[in-house]
Amino acid sequence: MTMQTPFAFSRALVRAPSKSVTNGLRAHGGSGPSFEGVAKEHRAYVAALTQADVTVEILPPLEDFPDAVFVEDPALVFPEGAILLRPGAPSRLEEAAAMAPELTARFEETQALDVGFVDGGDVLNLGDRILIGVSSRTNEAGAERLVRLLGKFGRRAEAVVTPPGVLHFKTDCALVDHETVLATPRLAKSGVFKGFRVIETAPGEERAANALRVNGDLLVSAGCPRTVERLVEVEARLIPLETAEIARIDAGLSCMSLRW
Ligand code: CIR
Repeated sequence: MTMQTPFAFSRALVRAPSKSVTNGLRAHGGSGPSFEGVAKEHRAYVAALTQADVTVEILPPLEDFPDAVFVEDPALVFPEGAILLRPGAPSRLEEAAAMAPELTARFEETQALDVGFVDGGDVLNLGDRILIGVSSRTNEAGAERLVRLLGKFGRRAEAVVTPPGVLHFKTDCALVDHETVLATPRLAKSGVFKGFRVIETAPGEERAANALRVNGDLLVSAGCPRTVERLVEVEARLIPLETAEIARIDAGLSCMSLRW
């Protein structure tokens, strides 16, 4: 079983947002983001990763794929290798083909999901095990096959349930240190984080749950002060980042990078 720190990263891959990001998928309608707004949030995100000692490579935008800026969904990466996934939204499935050469260029070993559907946003690495949230994007067949593929990397994984109405498992949670998970109350109460301390997001600040621990920094959605107060015991530097524009298309901080 590989036991390296699940939030120690030296490299990351991101993709610049396309102009078409204004048409990104959104479950509840509403107006889309502005291109400039997403681009600004993306630039600040890249700067934060760089500040956290990560070397960031920026892939070119893909106009045909409005959601391609969310590179976390078509792949999973680990220091020992990468797994190409099959995103569950029809408009996003082909994002995996665009990601394939980027992975083979950077990883010695790459595997590919060949059954079912899995979005990377549904996969949470806790270090000792990996949780795969079955959701509207990730089905049981895909989760089951992914458990087997992860086993080839010596990683233990299990399928769990994403709360109804929640886009991705990690929409509602993040690992914030070796023993602590930040989660919305609706996910925390499902009991999937056995053995971990769970800090719940404050009421009305559920979007804070999609935080991102990177080395010594914890990237958190700006404007969530009561949740930030609950994170004081986490030994990390808290970095607030604007997410209002990407939130218009149901995205948060983990979605915009692949990290290893
Ligand atoms: C989608 O619905 O697929 C995009 N608009 C948002 C994806 C966010 N990705 C993530 O949470 N991992």
